[in-house]
Amino acid sequence: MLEKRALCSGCDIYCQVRAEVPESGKVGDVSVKAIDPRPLRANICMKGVHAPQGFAHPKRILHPLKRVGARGEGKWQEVSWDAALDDIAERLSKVVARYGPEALAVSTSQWNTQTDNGAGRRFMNFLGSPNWISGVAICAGNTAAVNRLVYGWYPYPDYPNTQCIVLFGHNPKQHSWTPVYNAVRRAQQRGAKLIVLDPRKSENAEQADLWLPLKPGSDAAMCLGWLKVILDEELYDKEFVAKWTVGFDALRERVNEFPLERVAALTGVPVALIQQAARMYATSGPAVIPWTPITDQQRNSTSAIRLMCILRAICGNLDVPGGELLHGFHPDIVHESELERHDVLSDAQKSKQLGSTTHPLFTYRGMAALREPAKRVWGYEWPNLINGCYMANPSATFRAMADGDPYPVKAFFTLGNNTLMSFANMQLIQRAILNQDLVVAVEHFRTPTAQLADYILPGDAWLERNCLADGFGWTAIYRPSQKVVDAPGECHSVYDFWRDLAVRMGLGEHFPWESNEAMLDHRLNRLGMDFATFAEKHPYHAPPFVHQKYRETGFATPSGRVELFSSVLDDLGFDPLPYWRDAPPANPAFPLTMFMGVRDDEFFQTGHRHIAALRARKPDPTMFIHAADAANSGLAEGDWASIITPQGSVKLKTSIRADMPQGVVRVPHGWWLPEREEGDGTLSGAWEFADAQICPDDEDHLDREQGIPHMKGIACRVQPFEA
Ligand SMILES: Nc1nc2c(c(=O)[nH]1)N[C@H]1C(S)=C(S)[C@@H](COP(=O)(O)OP(=O)(O)OC[C@H]3O[C@@H](n4cnc5c(=O)[nH]c(N)nc54)[C@H](O)[C@@H]3O)O[C@H]1N2
Ligand SMILES: Nc1nc2c(c(=O)[nH]1)N[C@H]1C(S)=C(S)[C@@H](COP(=O)(O)OP(=O)(O)OC[C@H]3O[C@@H](n4cnc5c(=O)[nH]c(N)nc54)[C@H](O)[C@@H]3O)O[C@H]1N2
Ligand code: SF4
Ligand SMILES: [Mo]
Repeated sequence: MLEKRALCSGCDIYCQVRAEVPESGKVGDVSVKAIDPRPLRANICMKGVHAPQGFAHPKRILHPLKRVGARGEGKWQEVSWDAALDDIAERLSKVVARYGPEALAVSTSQWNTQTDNGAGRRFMNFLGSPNWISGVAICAGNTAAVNRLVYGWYPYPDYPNTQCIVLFGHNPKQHSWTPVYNAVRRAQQRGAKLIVLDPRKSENAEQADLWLPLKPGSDAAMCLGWLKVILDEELYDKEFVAKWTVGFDALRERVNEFPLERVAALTGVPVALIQQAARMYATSGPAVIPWTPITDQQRNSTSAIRLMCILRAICGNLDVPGGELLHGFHPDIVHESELERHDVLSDAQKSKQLGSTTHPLFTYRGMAALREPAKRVWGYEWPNLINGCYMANPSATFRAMADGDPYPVKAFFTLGNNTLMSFANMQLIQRAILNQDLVVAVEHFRTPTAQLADYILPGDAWLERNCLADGFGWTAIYRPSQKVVDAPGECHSVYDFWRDLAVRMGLGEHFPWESNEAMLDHRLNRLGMDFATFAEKHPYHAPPFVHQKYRETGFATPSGRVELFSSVLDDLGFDPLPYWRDAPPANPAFPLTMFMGVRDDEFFQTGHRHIAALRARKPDPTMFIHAADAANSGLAEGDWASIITPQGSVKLKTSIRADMPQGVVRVPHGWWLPEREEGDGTLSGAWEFADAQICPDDEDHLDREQGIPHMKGIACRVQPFEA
C-alpha cells in the first residue's frame, strides 16, 4: 500500500502522520495512522484518525454556493468556481471604487487552510487594505507580537533538554495538542519538574510537582509575585541582566509594589506556595514557560505575556539548551513573511488599520519601531511570526463593519474561520456581517458564519493538498505535507482563491505562480529542489541551530537588549513596565465567575461536531460547576442551565465536577449543531450555545495595549434553563 506523509490540520499543532492512499481515490477511504506508534511518541489524536470521515461527510460543500434567499435563510444555488469569482471580483471592485481598498476586511484561521503561502496578505497589500484579522489575535499571534517587544523574536521551548516546565493554565492532553502532551510526559520521565498554575485541578495539575490554584485572570499578578521572590532572593542571572537588559532598576521598583501578601490576595494562592514555585522555576532550570493561550485572552494579557518573557530572560533561559530558543528564519526557504510584501502597502494605508489608535500593539503602528532592529538581527524587516504581528484589532474591525465608524468596511472574506463564533460580542459580529455589500466564506461546511455569506466557496482539506509548514513562522524547521487524494468536486486551496481573484482584480502580475505547487517549488528553489523531491527526502528540514546568537547580533529590539522597560510601549503612550489592573467592581447580580476553555477532546474549536463517531462521545455542550454552586442554583447533574452575563446568555448541560473550585464555572467554546437545518433563526443553534454571545468586548473587558477580550474570569450567574 502506497503511503504518504501528511500534516494533520485538524488542530494547530500539525502532527505528522502516515496516510495510506486508497485504491478508490476517495478521501473517506484514507486510513490515517501515527508515524511512530510507541506510547508517548504516537503523535495523533482521535480527530486525526476520524478526519477522513469528516471530509467525506454528505454535508461537505463540493461546489460554490450562491445565496438566493435572505441572509441566514438557507437558500442556495450551485454555481461554477469561475462564475462565482467573476461576480466576487466585480462586486469587490465596486466596493473599492466607492469606499477605498480599506473597505475590504479579511478574517482567517491561517492554520487550517495550510496553503496560504502569504498570498492573502500579499493580495491585500497590493490591493491596499490593512484590515486583516484572525483567530491568532487571541491565540499565539498576539503572544508572538508581545514577545518581539521584549527580545525581538518568539522563542520555542527545548522540551527534549529542559529540566523544568511551567504551564500557566495550558493543559495539553492525550487528545489535545498530543505532541506537547507527549513532550511534557517524556520530560517528566527524565526527571524534569512540572509546575502547573490552574484554578481547576486539571489533567496536568494532577501530574505536577507543584499546583498553584490561582483565581481566573490573575496570571499577571502571579508573575509579579514570582519576580518579587526572584529579585529579593537574587535568584536571577546577574551577568545576563547586567550585559543584556535595559530597565532592571525600574522593573525592581515596580515589582516592589507587589509584596507577596498582596499577590496572595490577588491570586488566592498562599505566600509559601508562591515562594516555592518561584524558587523551583529559578533554580531547577534550564526551564521553559511554553506558550499558553490562557494569557492571550485576559484583561492583563500584555502584562502577563511580558512578565513571562521577563522571567525567561532574567533567569537565563533565553536561547540556551533546555531553555527557549530564538529560531529566526530558515536561510534557504522563502518564508511567508517575505511573500506577504508588507513593504508595498503605503504608510497612508497602513495608518488606516483599524484599532491603530486605540489598541495599537500588534498593528503596523505598534510594530513599526521593530522594523529596523528585525532587519539588523534577522535580515528582514517584516517577520510576521504566527501571522500575528501586523493585524487590525478585531473589535474595531467589527465596529467599522457594523457602524461605518471611523470609516465604512463593506466587503468581508472569511477563510477557514468561523468568525461569528470566534471572537467576543457575537451580537456585534452578526450586525457587522449583515451590514456588508459582499461576504465570501471559504469553507467545508455551511457554518453559522457561512450561512450569512453571499458566496460559500468549497475549500480542499489537508489530505487533498500539498503544503510546507514552519510552525507559522515561529521556527526555522520546515515540514512537508503530501497530498494523498485529489480534492473532490470543485474544492480548491486558499492559494487558488487568492490567485484567481488577484488575476480578476488586475493584480495577476504579482501572482506569477499559477498553482499552489508552483508556489511551493518557488519557495524551495534556493535549496535546489522542487516540492515533490523535498517531500520525499525530508520529513523535516532545519538549518544548524546556534545558541545565544544575540552575543553576535544583539536582540532585535530598539536598544539591542532585552527590554524589561519597553521603549516601544513608552513611545506608544502606555505603561512601559508590566502592571496589574483590577477587574471591574463586583456586581451582586452576577456572583459567579466563568472562563472559556478546557477544550473538548473530540472537537477542535467550532469544528468536528458533524463526525458521528466523535459526536457520540460528546453529544451536548456541557458546563462544569462545583457541587455547592450547582445546589445553590437549583441545578442537578444533566440539567439544562442558562449561563448569563451582562452580554447575553447560553444554554448548557450541567456537569458537577470535583475538579472545579467553588465560585467558578467552565463554559465550552464553539458549540453549534451542524445537523440542524438552516433558516430557523438560530443559525443552526449558534444563538443557543455559542460562547461568543456571552463574551463582552467593552473597554473593561479588553486588554489595553492589544484590545483583545478577557475570557478568563467573566462575572456570570447560572440558573435552570426555561424554554
Ligand atoms: N468566543 C471565543 N472565541 C474564540 C475562542 C474561544 O474560546 N471563545 N478561542 C480562540 C482560539 S484559542 C482559537 S485557536 C480560534 C480558532 O478559530 P478558527 O481557527 O477559526 O477555528 P475553528 O473554530 O475551528 O473554525 C475553523 C473553520 O474552518 C473550517 N475548515 C477546517 N479546515 C479547513 C480547510 O482545510 N479549509 C477551509 N477552507 N476551511 C477549513 C472549519 O469547517 C471551521 O468552520 O478561536 C478563538 N476564538
Ligand atoms: N481536543 C482539542 N484540543 C485542542 C483544541 C480543541 O479545540 N480540541 N484547541 C487547541 C487550541 S487552538 C488551543 S488554544 C489549546 C487550548 O488548550 P489549553 O491550552 O489546554 O487551554 P484550555 O483548554 O482553554 O484551558 C486550559 C486550562 O486553563 C485553566 N484556566 C482557566 N482560566 C484560567 C486562568 O485565568 N489562568 C490560568 N492559569 N488557568 C486558567 C482551565 O481550568 C483549564 O484547565 O488547545 C488546543 N488543543
Ligand atoms: S492533535 Fe489530533 S487534530 Fe491535532 S494535529 Fe494531531 S492528530 Fe490532528
Ligand atoms: Mo487556540
